[in-house]
Amino acid sequence: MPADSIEKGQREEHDVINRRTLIKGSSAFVAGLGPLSALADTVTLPIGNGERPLVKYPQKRTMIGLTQRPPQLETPFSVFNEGVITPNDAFFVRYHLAGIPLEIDPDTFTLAVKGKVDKPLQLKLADLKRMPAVEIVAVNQCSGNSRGFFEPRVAGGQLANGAMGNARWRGVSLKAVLDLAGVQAGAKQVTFNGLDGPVLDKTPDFIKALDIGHARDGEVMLAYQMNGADLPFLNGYPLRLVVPGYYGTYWVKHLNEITVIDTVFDGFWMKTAYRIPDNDCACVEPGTAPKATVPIGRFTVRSFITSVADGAKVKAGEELLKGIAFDGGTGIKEVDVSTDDGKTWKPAKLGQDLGKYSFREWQLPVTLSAGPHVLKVRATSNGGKVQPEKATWNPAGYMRNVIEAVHVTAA
Ligand SMILES: Nc1nc2c(c(=O)[nH]1)N[C@H]1C(S)=C(S)[C@@H](COP(=O)(O)O)O[C@H]1N2
Ligand SMILES: [Mo]
Repeated sequence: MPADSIEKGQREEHDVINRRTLIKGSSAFVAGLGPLSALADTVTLPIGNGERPLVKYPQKRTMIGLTQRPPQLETPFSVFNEGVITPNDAFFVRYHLAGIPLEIDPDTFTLAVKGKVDKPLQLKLADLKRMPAVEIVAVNQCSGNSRGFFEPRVAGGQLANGAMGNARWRGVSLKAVLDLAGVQAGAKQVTFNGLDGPVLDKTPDFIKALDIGHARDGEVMLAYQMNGADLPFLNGYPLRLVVPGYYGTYWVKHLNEITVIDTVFDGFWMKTAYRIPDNDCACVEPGTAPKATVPIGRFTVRSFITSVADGAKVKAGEELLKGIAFDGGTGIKEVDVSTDDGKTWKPAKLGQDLGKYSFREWQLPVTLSAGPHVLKVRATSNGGKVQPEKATWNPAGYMRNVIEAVHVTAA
């Protein structure tokens, strides 16, 4: 299909969505189990067996398809050079269970708050929107972002670096909702469940848990908006948990059930899945199994060059390098750039500070002589953590944060 007719097809799909959205008054609509169109095109990610279909879903621009049932979409990396906020239509999508909701009526949607509380609640979206609103800019990143680069390779979604995004989330604080319900003495954890469910009975429902102190830290929130608009359907419409600094696995989508418990939750997605080696590096000798594990928690510190892609040809002379950095919530202290494969480093200029959970932009003009160059970027967090020179390894392919290299040729 010629490029311009692909464009036209996408515009028409947008129009259909907009019409349906308008008719419904709010933004409930059928997400469907398959893409609106599997475009003829594919893209090849810089990982082994990296060929992927380019797909188009409702409310999304052309994205990199990972699976179809449930839909899993990776953000094309060039999006991260467009700005520090990831647009809603380019935000990655990750689901575990094939039984995702197809239509949600915002007027009847209800969030239940129950368990060890004085006053169980049934909250409508309108109830939540009457409560004081809070906003935070925060990165959502899948634990397995960049898993496709693991050596030796590991099982699981073979992702490049596009399973992350940065958005301004708006909603209510989880603490405020829990206070309204009245948490009882002895509460240990809070569990979170969404409207999606397993299609085969044997697959455990996707339920996550946070310790009660974390749940009441005033930062964890129930978001109904992202970047000034309703959440896109595939990003958890109409309500999702936002756990700043923590991996996406905790950011439960289509959230409709909050339960306060006086035990430590032992469901599959906490007790068996999403666990990391219980040591400082969350790593083990490649190919070995950890002796003890703990639930995954905060992001490691990372940085990327976004202005040039690996393998790019650039003009010899001055080049303005740009990129992003982030960590699990201490904020970025320093970003250094090397144009000689890590032998020497120069500090980059940091961009606007949108808060300690946000992507932080950086830039640095460099001079590239004719010939090949290995560009590297390294972030240091306010917490004193710095990216490692050698990639760490764990069997699930989580938390990659090695200093990335971008190979370019100047001519
Ligand atoms: N209901 C529900 N919420 C979920 C998941 C899921 O499978 N079901 N996956 C989690 C995981 S592992 C990630 S990485 C994030 C991804 O958020 P996104 O799809 O909005 O990018 O959603 C989380 N919330
Ligand atoms: Mo994830």
